[in-house]
Amino acid sequence: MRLSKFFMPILRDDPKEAEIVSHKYMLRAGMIRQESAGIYSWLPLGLKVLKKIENIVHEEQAKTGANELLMPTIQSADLWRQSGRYEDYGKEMLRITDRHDRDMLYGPTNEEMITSIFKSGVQSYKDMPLNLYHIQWKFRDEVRPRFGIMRGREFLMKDGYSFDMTPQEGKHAYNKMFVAYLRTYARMGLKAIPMRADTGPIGGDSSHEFLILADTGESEVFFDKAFYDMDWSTFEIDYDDKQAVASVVDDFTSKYAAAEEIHNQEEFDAKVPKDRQVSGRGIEVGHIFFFGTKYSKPLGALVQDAEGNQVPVQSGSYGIGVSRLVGGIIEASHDENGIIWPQAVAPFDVGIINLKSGDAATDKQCEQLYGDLQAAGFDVLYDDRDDRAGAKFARMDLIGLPWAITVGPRGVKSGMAEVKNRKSGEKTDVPFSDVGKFISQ
Ligand code: P5A
Repeated sequence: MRLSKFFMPILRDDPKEAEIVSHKYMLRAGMIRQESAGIYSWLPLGLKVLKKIENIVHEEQAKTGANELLMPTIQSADLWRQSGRYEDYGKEMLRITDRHDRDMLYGPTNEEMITSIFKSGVQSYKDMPLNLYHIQWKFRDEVRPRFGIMRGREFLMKDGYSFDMTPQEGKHAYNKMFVAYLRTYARMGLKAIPMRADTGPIGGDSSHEFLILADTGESEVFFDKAFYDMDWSTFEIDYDDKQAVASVVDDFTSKYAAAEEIHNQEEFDAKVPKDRQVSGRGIEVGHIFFFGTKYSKPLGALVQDAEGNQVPVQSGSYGIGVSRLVGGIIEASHDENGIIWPQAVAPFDVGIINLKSGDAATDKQCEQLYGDLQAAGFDVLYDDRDDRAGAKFARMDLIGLPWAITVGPRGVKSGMAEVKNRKSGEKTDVPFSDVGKFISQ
C-alpha cells in the first residue's frame, strides 16, 4: 500500500478526550473515529489490526474443532423471556420495537439464540459434542463507556458455546477453551492470566477471566508471582487428550489469581508467601463460563442419550474481547513515540520511508524495494508522500510497524538501506537486495 493512497488521518496533537495511551494512539494514528459515546468507526489501519486478531482467534478455534457460524446482531425478545433474562438484563440491553410492535433487542450475548439453534439441529448424543462460535458485534448500553474501544457500547466479541452430554464432558470442553485461550493470547504477544471470576449475568458456577496486566486496567487483580515463570509459549497440545488438557488447566488454576470481586486476602495469605504476592491492575480480554443446564432447561434443549433418555444438554460459553484486544495490546506494547505492534497483529509488516520523494534515483530505488518485499510476501506500507523527513519518522514510529526501512539519496549511492527495528530501536545498514532476508530473520 502506498501511503499517498491510504486513508490514515493522523492527528498532530493529543486528543483531549483520551485518558489512556491506547485510546490516544488509536485516535492519533487514525485507526478509529468516535461516532457517538462508545460507538466507533474502524478506519483502514484499525480494521487491519482487528482482522489480524480475528484471524488468530479463528485459527486457534479451528484447532479445537469448534464450528464457526454467524448469528444476527438483532434478536427477538421471545427467547430471552423464556430464559428469564429479558427483565434481568436491565438497562444494559438496547431494546428495539419493530414496525409490527414486536420487541427486539441488539444482542449483548447469544446464549439463548445458540441454544435454540442447537435444539433445532441436534436431537441425539451421536451428534455431540459440539462447539459453535461466531465473531459478531455486540451492544451493551454501558453506564460509562470509556477508554475508547476498551469499554465500548458497540464492540466485537468472539463468543463460543459448548454442548455436551455430561458435566464431565462439559468440563473437558471448558478446559479445551481455557487452553485455546492461553494459546490465542500468547500468539498476540500477551500473557493473559486466567483468574477465578464472578459469573454475573451469564450465570453458572465456574468461570475464569483472562487478564493482561496494565496500569490502566479497570480491575484490581491479585496473583502469585509464580505466573511470571510459567510457560506462556504457544505449546502444542492434543485437544482430544483429556488428561493433557486438564493438566495445563490444573497447572494454571493451582496458583492463586483473582480479580477484586472475588479476591480473598486470607486465602491469598495462606496460599502465597508475602514475597510472592503481586497486586496490580488488569484488562479483561476474555471470560469463560460453565453453566450446565441454565439455558438448556428453560429452552427445552433436550438430547437423547445412549439409553434413550431425554436429558438437558450441558453448556458453557466462551468470550474474547476482540475489539478490546486492539487497545489491550497497545497498552501492553508502546513507548513515548507510539505503538509497538507485535509482529503477529501488526497492520503492515514493514514500512518504507522515502526520504526524498521526487528525486528520480531515490524514487526508483524505493519502488524496486517496495516491489521486491511484496513479492517476498511482506505486507508493505510505502511512505511515498512529499513530507519532511522528521514528520515521516514520527508517523512511522506512531503507527508502530515492526520494521521501518529508510531510503535516501546517500543510501542509494552506497547501495544501502537503513533498517530500523521498532521494538529495540536498533538501526542497521543493509544492502538493498538483502533487506527481505534481514527482516525475516
Ligand atoms: C461469554 C461469551 C460473555 O458475554 N457470553 C458469550 C459470555 N462474557 S463477557 O465477559 O460478558 O464478555 C466477554 C468479553 O467481551 C469483552 N467485553 C467488552 N469489550 C469492549 N467493550 C465492552 N463494553 C465489553 N464488555 C465485554 C471482554 O473482553 C469480555 O471478557
